[in-house]
Amino acid sequence: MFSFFKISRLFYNNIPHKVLHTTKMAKSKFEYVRNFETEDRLLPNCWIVIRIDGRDFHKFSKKHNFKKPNDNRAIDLMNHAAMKVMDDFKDISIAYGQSDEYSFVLRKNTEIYNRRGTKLMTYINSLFSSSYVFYWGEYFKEEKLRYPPAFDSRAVLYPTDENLRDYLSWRQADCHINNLYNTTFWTLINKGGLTNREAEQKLCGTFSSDKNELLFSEFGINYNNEPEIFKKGTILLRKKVLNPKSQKNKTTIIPLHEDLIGDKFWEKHSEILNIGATTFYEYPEDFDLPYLVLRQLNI
Ligand code: DGT
Ligand code: MG
Ligand code: MG
Repeated sequence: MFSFFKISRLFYNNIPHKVLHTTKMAKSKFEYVRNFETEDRLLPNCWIVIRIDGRDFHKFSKKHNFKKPNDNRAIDLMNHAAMKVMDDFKDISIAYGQSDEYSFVLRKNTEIYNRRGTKLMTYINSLFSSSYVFYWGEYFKEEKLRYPPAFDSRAVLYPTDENLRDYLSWRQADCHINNLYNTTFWTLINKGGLTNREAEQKLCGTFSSDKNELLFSEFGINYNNEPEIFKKGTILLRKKVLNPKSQKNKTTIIPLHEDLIGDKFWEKHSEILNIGATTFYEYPEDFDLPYLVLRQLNI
């Protein structure tokens, strides 16, 4: 004897699901609203840059007692969240971060999500944002997250390699300009005893050379000796790295803090623009591997 359920399942299983589905959909008078959705495929053969930026991080950094002008915990957390994004999206060939922003560059020929702009922006942004919250405690320890941070995101297309290089150079130059300003501003306050207003007035209309000179002559600080991570921001690249423990090579996302404006960087890492195979990156023998790398190597 067949039970009612068995008979109905038999009946259901014998009708192709597509027929059931389309019959149901065709009956809906609401179906037409689908036509309001717009096509958002990004132009082919262009570099896709997705840039995210923290919402009102002026307030967020204050509320969470970020050190001024640079907080290593905040920088490391941004880099970790970005590494998570780059690890999930294999078509990201280079990422660049500074302050509360990160740019992710997807290969010109990527066909991920059919190059749909909204899919890319929302997936990358939400994965970055959730990772930022997920890894918060690893870096900020007892400094508790007081409210959920948010990031905006945009997609920009660059048709030529030169445009892409100029884009990344623009962001790195921005990092340098802001860092020189902030370093001088906070030195005037913390070591020079000036008020915020006085420091602002002193720096008004000054050039880079003036700030370098002021730091050196008044406070004995050589700006060139400031940490590279503050001056250059962070570049993430996918490379093969030797695991010192297992002596095996592993594809790893590595953070670099070097100049990307000059040709040298692009010659050294030619696989970024030429879309070549992952190349080997050799750390100097006495170099302490960054935490982000050790983590990926399970050391
Ligand atoms: P937005 O992006 O229009 O929503 O507004 P904000 O306030 O996020 O402005 P934005 O993105 O131009 O500037 C980033 C802010 O984040 C800026 O006020 C400085 C702060 N910030 C980022 N990194 C650090 C850090 O390491 N230490 C401190 N003290 N502040 C930081
Ligand atoms: Mg912001
Ligand atoms: Mg910003």
